Amino acid sequence: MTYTLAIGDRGYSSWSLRGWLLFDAFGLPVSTRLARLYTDELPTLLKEFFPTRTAPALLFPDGLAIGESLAIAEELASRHPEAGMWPADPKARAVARMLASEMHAGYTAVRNFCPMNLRTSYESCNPPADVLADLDRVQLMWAWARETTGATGDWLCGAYSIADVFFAPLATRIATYNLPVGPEAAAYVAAHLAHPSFRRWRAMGLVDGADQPFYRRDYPQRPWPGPTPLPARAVEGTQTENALCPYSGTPVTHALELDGRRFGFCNAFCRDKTVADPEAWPKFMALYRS
Ligand SMILES: N[C@@H](CCC(=O)N[C@@H](CS)C(=O)NCC(=O)O)C(=O)O
Repeated sequence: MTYTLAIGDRGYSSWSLRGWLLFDAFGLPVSTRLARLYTDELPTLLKEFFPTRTAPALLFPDGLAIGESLAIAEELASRHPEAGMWPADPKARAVARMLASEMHAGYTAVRNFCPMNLRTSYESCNPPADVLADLDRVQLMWAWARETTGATGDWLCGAYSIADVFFAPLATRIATYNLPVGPEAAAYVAAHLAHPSFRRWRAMGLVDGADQPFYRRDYPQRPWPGPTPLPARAVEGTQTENALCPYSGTPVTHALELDGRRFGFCNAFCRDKTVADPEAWPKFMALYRS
């Protein structure tokens, strides 16, 4: 028995993205239960996660449930010290804790004006002054974190940590709405878009349900600024190179085509998430490269 995480639509639920990254990016096993936002599905699902009211919500193997992404992060870091979710160095850890807390409590202007939407990217959104002030603040904090911790790589406090998990949705907002940031922040955003766990989440978010009208905006669109997926497409039939699904090992029922080759999966969702971004899925890529 393992952890169970209640999540909202992957394309839109920024707090769910944080909750899920806490598992996938640190190698912790979890099974997910998905409920559509703005429907009865979420409150119905959360009855099984009493007393939580929002996604993400985490059910521990002993039956205890908790909500609040920061509490979930702290509890997982305590239970799994080997996963290195916070920086080991006390100074870097203190910085990372402040960053995650500030993100959890703040940046409301950019959160409200630019709701997370992983299904599109816009040329511009004419951000108002309070959004620009949030962007100034976050860039100051990202630069301060790097300077204070001596981080020289992709992430804010050394290795990828809970601080980066908490800023992942904000990084996607900068990408989706083409928000104006300097080169250091743009590089940090690019690192998030290329992170393997984020690519998996977005691939699932592109195919896990219909578009949510609440998130639609009329701004001119542009291509997604993250890595370009390999050109796979869904096809009919079960004539595939593999007889068994690379994920479950059970017989193939759904197929995709890539580079004139056909590969099979045991259900539509696993086929479609692979079509959305083949390189996000190591087991598929092992099959593709074999
Ligand atoms: N402070 C909470 C925020 C969670 C949150 O607002 N989740 C949204 C989905 S992104 C939600 O469940 N909305 C449904 C609702 O508020 O009824 C956390 O850190 O987890």
